[in-house]
Amino acid sequence: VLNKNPTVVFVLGGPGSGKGTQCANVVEHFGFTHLSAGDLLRAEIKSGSENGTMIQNMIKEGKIVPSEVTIRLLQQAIKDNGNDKFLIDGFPRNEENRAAFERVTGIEPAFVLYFDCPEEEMERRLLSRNQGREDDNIETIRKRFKVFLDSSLPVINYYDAKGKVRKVDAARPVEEVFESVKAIFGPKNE
Ligand code: UP5
Ligand code: MG
Repeated sequence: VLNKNPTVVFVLGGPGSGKGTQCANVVEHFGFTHLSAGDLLRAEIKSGSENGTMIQNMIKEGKIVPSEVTIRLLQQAIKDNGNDKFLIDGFPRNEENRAAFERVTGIEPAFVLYFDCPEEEMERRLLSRNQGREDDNIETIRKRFKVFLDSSLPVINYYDAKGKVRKVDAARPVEEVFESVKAIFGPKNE
């Protein structure tokens, strides 16, 4: 199997910090495959799967979908893809996600790319995104921020204690943020 031991980078940061935007740039420059856990869950809703309604309700409330659902989607996507390097965007979002992914897949991330951005800037971006996401309304956005602080930041702290976090100031313009991202992935890989 070609991608039995793929290189994985977790891309984390609050809602609207720019994870998806920067992942697209990394794909283009460094040849990674981008797997957004949120995109996979939204596709699962659209596909009419039996979990669809449950996933939709959780996303509307800003809650974290059970690990087994998200991990199954991520594992399938890795398996379906011939690449050996993946950006996993927006996952793991809590300690249980993190431990379950490691246990089930045996994969440890090479590092964690963390987009650090103040809430007021993230809120501005989400409210002006206009892509019809059911969670881009002020009530859900506030819930997403709280879940990020309570559940997702501890995951970033866990990896930080292992020296694995590469933190980027994500409040700057897209191009400036990408300059920092490029320096992390390294010119040799471009
Ligand atoms: N933008 C981007 N960068 C900018 C910059 N530097 N300056 C100015 N504007 C910038 O960007 C957001 C908006 O800002 C865009 O309009 C962009 O043009 C602009 P984007 O790149 O989309 O940010 P991103 O961090 O990807 O924001 P997103 O809303 O996708 O983050 P979330 O973490 O909230 O969303 P995700 O899709 O990961 O998850 C959604 C929900 O799914 C979760 O709340 C949860 O309910 C569920 N979920 C799980 O349960 N489990 C999972 O593992 C994953 C998701
Ligand atoms: Mg995103």
